[in-house]
Amino acid sequence: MTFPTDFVFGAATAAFQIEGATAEDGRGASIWDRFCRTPGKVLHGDTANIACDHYHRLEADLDLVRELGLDAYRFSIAWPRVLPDGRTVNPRGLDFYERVVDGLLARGITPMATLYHWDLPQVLEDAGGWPARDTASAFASYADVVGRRLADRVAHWVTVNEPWCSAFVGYLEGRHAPGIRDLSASLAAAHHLLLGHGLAVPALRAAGARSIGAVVNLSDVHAASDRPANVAAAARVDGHENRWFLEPLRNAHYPDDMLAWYGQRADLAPLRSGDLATIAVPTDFLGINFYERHVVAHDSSEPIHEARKLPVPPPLTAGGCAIRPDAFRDVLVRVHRDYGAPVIYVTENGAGFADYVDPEGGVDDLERVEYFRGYLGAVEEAIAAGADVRGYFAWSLLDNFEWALGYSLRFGLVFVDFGTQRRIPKASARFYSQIARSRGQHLALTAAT
Ligand code: IFM
Repeated sequence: MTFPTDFVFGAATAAFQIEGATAEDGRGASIWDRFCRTPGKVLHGDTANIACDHYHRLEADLDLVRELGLDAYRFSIAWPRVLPDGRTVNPRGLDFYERVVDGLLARGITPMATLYHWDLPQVLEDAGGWPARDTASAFASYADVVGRRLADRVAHWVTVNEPWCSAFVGYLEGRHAPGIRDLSASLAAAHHLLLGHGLAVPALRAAGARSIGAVVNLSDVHAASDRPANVAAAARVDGHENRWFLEPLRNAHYPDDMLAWYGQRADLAPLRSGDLATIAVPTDFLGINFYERHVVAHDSSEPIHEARKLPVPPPLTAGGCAIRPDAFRDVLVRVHRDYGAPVIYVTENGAGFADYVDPEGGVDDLERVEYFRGYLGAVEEAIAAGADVRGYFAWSLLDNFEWALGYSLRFGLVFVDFGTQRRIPKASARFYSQIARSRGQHLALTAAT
């Protein structure tokens, strides 16, 4: 088993999950700062005020990426650091990200920068948030500001990360910031996130960006049985989680079945069809984040989609996700087959476990080693089946703030002791590092023995 010589092995993080320093150097508040302060929203009342203290430990953390021998590092830029009041540029915010980019380049690591990984400035939420059309143009202005400063050095740009989560977990389920539960608002939010992407792409191009894409989180969805009601329920979950984003981005339309379904339950007026050409602007790659496989049954008591996700059998991650590399391969092949054979980067994939430091001082996360072995094998199979996958970013470089789950679930290649901020590379870091250095040869050798 080998990967192409130019295949990119990287690791990913996001600003709010690692940086801390939430009130330093002119940073404004984001919706997640507010959400963390709202009682009952985040497990144990955890906040990201310190998180991995990455803002102060930048150089040492970039050294870790180099020591792992990775080709690339995906990070996100905090909008409220750059435009704290939504309009005025904060030079110290831009300076920080310039240090990130220059620090990567000095170490021979390719930067992939994400503009939006969920930390909307609170002032923009107060003005209507993503359900408001103006937020899409505010996002394009932000892309222009960041692009003019960094486009000459950032190899790959991601506009929005997982718009499904921002729109539907944030504005429909209310489990994420800003904690709203409203179908119409969530559909407007999804549309404006996509529109923001469509407007940001030309702004970045005008600033000189060469490689730009959106990142979607996709799931592998199956019906619980051949019963037509179950098949239809699974199609709705697939429509909601996958096609609602893939179709507009790749084919300039929303799926008809879902438009009809939502049209009976929500106000679709903000979804102006004239925006679809903007949303489907040509891009250079599609970023895919993969974590979940669902088996779905019809259940008329379930709100909105009348669909219930059945409990999945083991093996599972500690976050309850099925460990099914074949599902990952199938999603990559599906996107290749059904959505115009895009260049694909796997911009996130990984597993949350409750890791601990053993008495010898190491972190022996063998479940995660097996996870990466299986999922990298799936990427290799997808490439063999024709999918144009150019790179893979493990989620995540560091254990970090896992949103509403606080610090209860660890995804890092590198263990973080949140009391001391000590970093301990886990067994999975050594494994992944060997894969990156050997272009997958190590994967084959160890799999065969
Ligand atoms: O931690 C998150 C990340 O911010 C977005 N994708 C999924 C990860 C794991 O839940």
